[in-house]
Amino acid sequence: MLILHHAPNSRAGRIVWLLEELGLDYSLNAMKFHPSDLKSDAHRARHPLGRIPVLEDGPLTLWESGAIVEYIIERHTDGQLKPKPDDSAYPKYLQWFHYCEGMVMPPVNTIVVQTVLLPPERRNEEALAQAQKLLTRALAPVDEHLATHDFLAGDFSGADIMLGHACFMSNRLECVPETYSALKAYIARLEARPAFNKGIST
Ligand SMILES: N[C@@H](CCC(=O)N[C@@H](CS)C(=O)NCC(=O)O)C(=O)O
Repeated sequence: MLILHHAPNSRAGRIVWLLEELGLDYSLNAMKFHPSDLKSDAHRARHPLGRIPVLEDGPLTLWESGAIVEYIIERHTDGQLKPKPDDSAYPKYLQWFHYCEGMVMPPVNTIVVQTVLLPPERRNEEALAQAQKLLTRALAPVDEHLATHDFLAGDFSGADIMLGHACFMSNRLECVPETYSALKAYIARLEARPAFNKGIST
């Protein structure tokens, strides 16, 4: 049985979303998004930085949301939600999948730190404005791509779970301008998926 270590309003929602899309059995270790749970000895034994998501599969403990998505697809399905290496969609699957943590999430992290996590007296307006500008710029090629595609790489795939979730978070942080209409419509398409809703509401 797969065990997902989870806290609400986090990247762990990506894994719930994936597991629900695939109809796989799993159990949830529901933690609070708070140091009392995430930085506990028990959780640091699973993840050295005390972060989520973490997946347990028998004796295996795995962290990094992208690695977990790939692992579940490859080991627990026959490659569903991922184009095969000889499929024309495969290179762009890789590109958008990795664009998520590589380019979009770093400014998202800064914005969350500067607006939610830090106490008001420690927040830095300049760092916040710079991250907002960077995020909006990083989302421009995604909007451009989606103007002519329903999903990021062929059919709905793991790339949509990774980057789509990051786009949803960016929208919630009010960093998707109204002019990015293809991206707004894409986020609405994702929000209409029952598995997505389970992912973000768990
Ligand atoms: N690149 C990692 C990022 C993991 C990460 O930073 N997760 C956040 C939640 S979205 C976390 O655990 N934050 C708690 C903390 O920073 O203490 C991944 O994709 O899994």
